[in-house]
Amino acid sequence: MTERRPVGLEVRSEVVLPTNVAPEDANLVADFTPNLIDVGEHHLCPGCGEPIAIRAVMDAIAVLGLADKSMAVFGIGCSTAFSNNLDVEVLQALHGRAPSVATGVIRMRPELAVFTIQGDGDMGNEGLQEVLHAAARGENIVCIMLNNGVFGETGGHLTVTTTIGQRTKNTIEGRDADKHGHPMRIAELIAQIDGVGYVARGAVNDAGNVARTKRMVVEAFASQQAGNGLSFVEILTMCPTGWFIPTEDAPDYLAETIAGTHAVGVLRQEQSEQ
Ligand SMILES: Cc1ncc(C[n+]2csc(CCOP(=O)(O)OP(=O)(O)O)c2C)c(N)n1
Ligand code: SF4
Ligand SMILES: [Mg+2]
Repeated sequence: MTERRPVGLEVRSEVVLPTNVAPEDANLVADFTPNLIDVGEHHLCPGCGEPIAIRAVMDAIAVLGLADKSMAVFGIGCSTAFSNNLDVEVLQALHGRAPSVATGVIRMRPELAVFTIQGDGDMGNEGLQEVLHAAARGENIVCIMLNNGVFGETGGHLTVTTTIGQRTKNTIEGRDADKHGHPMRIAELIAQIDGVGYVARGAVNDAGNVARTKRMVVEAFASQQAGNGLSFVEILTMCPTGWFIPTEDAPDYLAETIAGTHAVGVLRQEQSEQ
């Protein structure tokens, strides 16, 4: 991936914690948590990938110095419960409608770094047309989709991204294309729309993918700040509870099952004219 930033956007490298030296103090969670995340209680399950993905977003905002001009619009899913732990402005949208709410915000306040956070069920099942039309209109927002292949919050049901053979609450024997249809690849769908500035798919199942995903989110916000239209980052996240597997198995399950259909990588990157 090329390093490309809009002119005038300062990268604040000092907020990135060094990982090549041992920490001098005790390893408290708070010591390793970015300033934009409050480490107080939250309601997500142990082993859930969503807080890791959201941390990547907060890190990107901090690295680019966008905290004071950022505005989050959350959809409805497990990640919604984490929005109270973030030190950025947050709006709550109805199911599937976050890109439309974000459209209203960016049109009134075009200088802001407006972004949405939705699950695959919220974005792909409940409101797919919202993000597609926002992309086609070239709305200058960043859309993040946390893809765990299930409606996690409501018990682990099939979504549009559930992979063939994946067990869910209502596909106990595994998704069967003849009975349940084929999975949609949402990032690929959005990448072919004119008016889109940046599209990538990351994952949070291992340290390498987390680091790569952070770079993708930085690129997405940099593209938004350069005015390139809608940026989209899909992030594959673990949901051991909704996948009905032991927590420790979830990272490998993601690699072997979900990522086999939803491949990680950069799908579209428009060059800024600046
Ligand atoms: C109109 C409407 N549809 C569905 C629901 C139930 N509902 C709330 S959150 C949710 C699951 C969202 O799943 P996803 O977006 O994949 O997020 P996850 O929980 O997996 O992170 C559902 C089905 C609802 N409350 N109202
Ligand atoms: S049900 Fe899944 S997505 Fe929801 S908090 Fe638990 S592990 Fe995370
Ligand atoms: Mg989901």
